Amino acid sequence: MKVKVLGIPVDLGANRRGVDMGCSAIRYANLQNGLEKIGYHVEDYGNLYVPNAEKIKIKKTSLKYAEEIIEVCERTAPLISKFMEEGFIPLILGGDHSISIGTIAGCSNALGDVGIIWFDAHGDFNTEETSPSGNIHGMSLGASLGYGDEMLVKVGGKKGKARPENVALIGVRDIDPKEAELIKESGINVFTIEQIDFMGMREIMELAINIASNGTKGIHVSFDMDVIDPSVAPGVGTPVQGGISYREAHLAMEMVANSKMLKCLEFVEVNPILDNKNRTAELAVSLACSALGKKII
Ligand code: HAR
Ligand code: MN
Ligand code: MN
Ligand code: MN
Repeated sequence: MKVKVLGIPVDLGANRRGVDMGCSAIRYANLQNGLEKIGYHVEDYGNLYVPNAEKIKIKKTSLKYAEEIIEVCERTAPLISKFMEEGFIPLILGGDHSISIGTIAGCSNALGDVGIIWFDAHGDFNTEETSPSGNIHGMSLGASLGYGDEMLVKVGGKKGKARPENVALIGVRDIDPKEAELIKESGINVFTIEQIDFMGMREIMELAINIASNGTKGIHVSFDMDVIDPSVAPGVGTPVQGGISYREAHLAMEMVANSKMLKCLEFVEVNPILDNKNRTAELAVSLACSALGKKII
């Protein structure tokens, strides 16, 4: 039971500064101690170098900071693969959600066949053509499945990091019109917030775990903290009302732990500047512990 923590302080994919501090906030919330208490050997690699937004110019407003984000993601992918080959579960701390282009590439290269469970209020399936903002954090799931800019989709070497039938997108409630069309076209499995209300998180997670396990060597869990209701997780850059509850989030992570299929885990979009006394970072730590097998007794 070994975990390798990696911070990726990227805020270039979002239009608000602050998520670059998410990794520090999560560490400050006693991440390492929490994991050691449940029996893990924890190594912290530290943070990847990420250039400051103040130092660089946006070259293309439809794909903001693409060059820099691609460069960070290309450094991320082999590192994640290496951690996994050494027997660690990588635990990645964002940073905005654009970092997943690199982490998923690394996880996919290490496993060959990977399933993805992506928790988010948003679809993150835009391309340069469909994005209303040009922000790459709204494109990272689509890019990982082969949609969008050639350089983004090729991060880590291959295009299409998972089969769409092995991908579950959970908790969405804010999707742009053309993004919705792309999501449908892709064939990934979508569980909206409405379906969670109707069916319950337990049934949704049973389906999602089956989807992500079927014919794969393991599951990559990408957790955007904005999937949770802003009353519980206020420290996120793009809050959307009507999110999942504290317990629904934990139940989902507890079921991930019970599946024994978790190979790579990440928490993104924590913005300590907008948070209330580090609550959102503390919640990320508690969710990480649940996903990694913390039991009540
Ligand atoms: N859909 C919008 C866009 O692409 C906003 C989505 C980005 N917000 C996130 N990602 N936090 O999940 O610009
Ligand atoms: Mn996201
Ligand atoms: Mn989001
Ligand atoms: Mn939107």
